[in-house]
Amino acid sequence: MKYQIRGEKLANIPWEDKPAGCKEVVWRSSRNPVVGRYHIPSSNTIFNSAVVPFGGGFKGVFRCDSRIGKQQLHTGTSSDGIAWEIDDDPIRFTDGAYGSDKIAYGYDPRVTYIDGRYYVTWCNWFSGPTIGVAYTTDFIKYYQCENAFLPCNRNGVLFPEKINGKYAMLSRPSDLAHTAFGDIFYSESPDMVHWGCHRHAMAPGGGWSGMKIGAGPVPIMTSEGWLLVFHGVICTCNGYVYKMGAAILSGDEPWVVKHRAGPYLMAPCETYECVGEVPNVVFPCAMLADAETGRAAIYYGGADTVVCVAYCMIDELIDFIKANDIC
Ligand code: BMA
Repeated sequence: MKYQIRGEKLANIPWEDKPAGCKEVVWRSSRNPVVGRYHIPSSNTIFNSAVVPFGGGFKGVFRCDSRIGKQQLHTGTSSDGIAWEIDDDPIRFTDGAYGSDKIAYGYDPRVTYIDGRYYVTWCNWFSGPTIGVAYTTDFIKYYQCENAFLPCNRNGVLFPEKINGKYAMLSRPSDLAHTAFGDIFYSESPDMVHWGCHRHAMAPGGGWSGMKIGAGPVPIMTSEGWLLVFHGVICTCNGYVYKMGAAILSGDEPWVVKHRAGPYLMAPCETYECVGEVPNVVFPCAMLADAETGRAAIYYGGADTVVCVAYCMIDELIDFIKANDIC
């Protein structure tokens, strides 16, 4: 590999070679969508979900919006990262922190492995949306912690290791509705309870990400810095359109953007991204990368309805970001 990934060898992540003639840096799984909207009896839609390697296979925290219309988090299990068994019952969190012991809703989860714990961050109700935090070691019992921030905030994404001795999180302050603005901020914490030293990290970029942006999968540490895949939104006369982009943040000061690709990586264009509960949405929430080969699988929601997978090579992605740098 041209660039190094700080992480595990993950030889068994989902993978398909780039189709002959494909000129994109990110290409879709031929098996999309990998989880359909009616995958479990209670679901209306399943999308924007997070996946991690676990016990030789994979675990996931899935956003399942129920047929009652409630947004909830459910555990999933898979041996290959493509075929998923998802619990029909939502996750029940124990030891709920003040004000967060009743989950009015839970959506857009990310899962971050840090020092023996799998932390789940999600958009949690707390008199408005904010960042819920919980951890599990076995994906059976989940312990809820204090909410990270005051409302309104969404897209809380933890870094997979402490930075300068502190836990570190990206988030996107928002409003109560379909927020028409949004920058990514960086915050740190000594204990996963008290968050501060907030830094501005990234503003909307104009064009396809001109209205708002939000962190996507857990960032991946590479020899160039933190590789961040994010979503960007443009407001059109027909509504919001969500696309996928990428940037590289400084390793020691991740609020400093070193490189940022001007063009998007992926726009909604397949039917399962353009037709559904909310048309024209690709929303990445997880990325698994094999440190040996540089293969990566990105999990994203399609049209707020289904779960999809796309692939890339980390070397190619970093070269793409650098070659199209708008920093
Ligand atoms: C955002 C979140 C996401 C969703 C997106 C598009 O505000 O609610 O869950 O995918 O809108 O509807």
